[in-house]
Amino acid sequence: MVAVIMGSKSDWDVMKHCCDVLTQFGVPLEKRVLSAHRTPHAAVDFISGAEKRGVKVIIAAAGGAAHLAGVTAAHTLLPVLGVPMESASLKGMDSLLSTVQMPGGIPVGTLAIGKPGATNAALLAVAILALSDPALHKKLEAFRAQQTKKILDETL
Ligand code: RP5
Repeated sequence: MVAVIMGSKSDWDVMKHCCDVLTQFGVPLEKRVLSAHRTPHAAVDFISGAEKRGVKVIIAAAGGAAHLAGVTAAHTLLPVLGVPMESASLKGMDSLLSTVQMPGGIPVGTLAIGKPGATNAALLAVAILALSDPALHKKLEAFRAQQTKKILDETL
């Protein structure tokens, strides 16, 4: 199971792509709006209980002073993937740097800003889960093959 959390409902338009990919692969997920700043205690409660609920990977998306992925990583041993949201004022550079510049010892696997990052966070979570799930590994192989075929079949 994958947990997808985001700092605000305003992140959902982008993060729904992440959830769509997980669903496409048949990966069970839980999704919540939880903020490192606005709901710090609820966020920590949710994160701390994740492993016991059967969560294997947590995907955390936030924008601006984007501390959610880092705070998540600080409260769990599960792999944490961070997705920087594109912000209005700084186009997501603030989110990217806040998410990626973790101090040594507490890792966050940071993806690209916005929709590509949301999609790739899901695919990376699938790849992690596929290490111990042969059926999921086959689905990932089929996805890659289909993607390659689509590109090679393009006509201009
Ligand atoms: C962050 O602040 C959220 O992740 C969001 O990307 C950003 C703006 O949130 P709203 O003001 O739209 O709720 O916590």
